[in-house]
Amino acid sequence: MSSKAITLGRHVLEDEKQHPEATGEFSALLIQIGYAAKLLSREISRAALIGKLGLVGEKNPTGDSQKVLDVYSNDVVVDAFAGTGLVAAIASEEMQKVKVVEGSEQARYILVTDPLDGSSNTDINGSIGTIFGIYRRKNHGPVDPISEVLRKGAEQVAAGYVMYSTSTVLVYACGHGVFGFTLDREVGEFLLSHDNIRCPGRGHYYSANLARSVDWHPNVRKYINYLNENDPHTSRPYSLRYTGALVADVHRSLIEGGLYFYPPDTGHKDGKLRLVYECAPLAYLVEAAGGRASTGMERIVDLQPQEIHQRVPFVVGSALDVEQYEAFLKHGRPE
Ligand code: AFP
Repeated sequence: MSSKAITLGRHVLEDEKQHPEATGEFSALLIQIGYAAKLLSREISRAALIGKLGLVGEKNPTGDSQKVLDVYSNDVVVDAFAGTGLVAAIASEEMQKVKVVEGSEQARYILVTDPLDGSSNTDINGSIGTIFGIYRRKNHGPVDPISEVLRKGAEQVAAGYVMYSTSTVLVYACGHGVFGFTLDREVGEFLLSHDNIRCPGRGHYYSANLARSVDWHPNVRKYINYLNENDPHTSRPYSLRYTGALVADVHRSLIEGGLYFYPPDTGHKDGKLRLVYECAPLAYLVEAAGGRASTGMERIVDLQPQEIHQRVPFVVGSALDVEQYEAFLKHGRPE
């Protein structure tokens, strides 16, 4: 490895120089997310050896069974910010209420997070992830957990994810580009591996849980039939890839093109995915890379959340593919 490799820390600090008004807190916040990701990467990779697999026996606030790693990951992210004065509050999939960080009334940022996305994959050595979004506070002083956290995704100042797979990759967007860093375990640093990521305009993969398609809107089923047809001019049939971890499927769509979608079904009348800490951060990031994200009808980052654990239908990925999904949903045909 060259000594010229760019670490996550160096990258955010160089970026900070472009903003003379910066206090350094935002850079410190991103570096702290990188630190939490390193801890999680280490513990996830040896979870089977240290008794961290399996269920806790509880349900999380949105009714999913909690895994040992879910609870551990939430603790790691919360602890990474305790006492730092960097974030005033944290909203997480694993916590019923917004956590106001003690002694951080003057902090300038709010963190939203799904600390462990795709937890059904933990016990089978599958890909999993961490999702995060960052908002700048409008005021200082005591936090109002509703007005300061329930914000439109478009107001985020940065968002990203960490994917724990064959390697650990941290991808973030902060207003002027999307950058990916791969963890070099021996050096203990995230190193820039994907500079200025752009999402291809169209792909030839789709990710969705087809087992639920009987319940989907008939126009979404028409879209699936369309994707499965043979037409080399439009790269059809698309190939199906579904990991059960949103982060992993979005990462593929971001790098290679294509789309992920989770429409409403009988068990999930509003869709399964959570707006505040799953869809909004990923939508912000994919749009920053030139992709597109919506409910099928409305742009995700324009939605005003009504509550922390709100669910929404979600489609995300290459701009032309997502547009085509939206056209099918509306008219039952490609455009
Ligand atoms: P968890 O984070 O609770 O494990 O949920 C995973 C997830 O929200 C998302 O990462 C997957 O794409 C989706 O659910 C999988 O849902 P199905 O099992 O219904 O396909």
